Amino acid sequence: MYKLYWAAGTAALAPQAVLEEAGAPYEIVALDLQRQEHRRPEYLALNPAGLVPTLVTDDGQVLTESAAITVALCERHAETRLMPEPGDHDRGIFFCWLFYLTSEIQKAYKPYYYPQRFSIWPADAPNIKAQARRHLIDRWRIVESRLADPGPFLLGPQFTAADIYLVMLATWFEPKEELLAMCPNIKRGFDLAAERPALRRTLEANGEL
Ligand SMILES: N[C@@H](CCC(=O)N[C@@H](CS)C(=O)NCC(=O)O)C(=O)O
Repeated sequence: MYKLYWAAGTAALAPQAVLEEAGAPYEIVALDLQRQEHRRPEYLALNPAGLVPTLVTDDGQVLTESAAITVALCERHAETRLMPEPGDHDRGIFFCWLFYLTSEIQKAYKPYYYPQRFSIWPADAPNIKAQARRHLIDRWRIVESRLADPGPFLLGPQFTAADIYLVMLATWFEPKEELLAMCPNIKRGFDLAAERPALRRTLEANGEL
């Protein structure tokens, strides 16, 4: 059985959704980030960066990095068809969008949620947050354009784990309704994705619905 080190509303959501889509048995190990449980030695032994999530597979492999875990799970559960198979024409495009989401959008949330890490002056925090929000909107607009044609998903009609990642990152926007109102194509994809029972269960488990 998989073990997913998890906290609600974090980057654990995408791997959790893939596990749900696959119907794979998994145990949640809930971490309290307020109490710094992700910085305890026993967790750092698994994930030296002290970040959530971590997945321990049934054969004892320790996987970190949400996007990497997502891909590994798609590969282990190929029957879910959440990722184009090797040789599939769309596979490269799938990676383009997954990597864009993790390296451009996920990363851009850091100064928004942790502004104190980006200046030694506490008074800078509101400006850092405001600028991070502007930058996030700019990065999201690229996704919005992609979904305009043909949509409704990043690979057109084919729903993939990249869309799961998109949904996870959209829930981080404060408030997410504002992002969805600004970006009707993202809203269309988000709403359709959220109709999938597995993703719906995952969003509910994360307090997002
Ligand atoms: N690149 C990592 C980032 C994970 C990450 O930043 N997780 C957040 C929760 S969404 C976290 O652990 N934050 C605690 C911290 O930064 O101290 C991944 O994708 O797994």
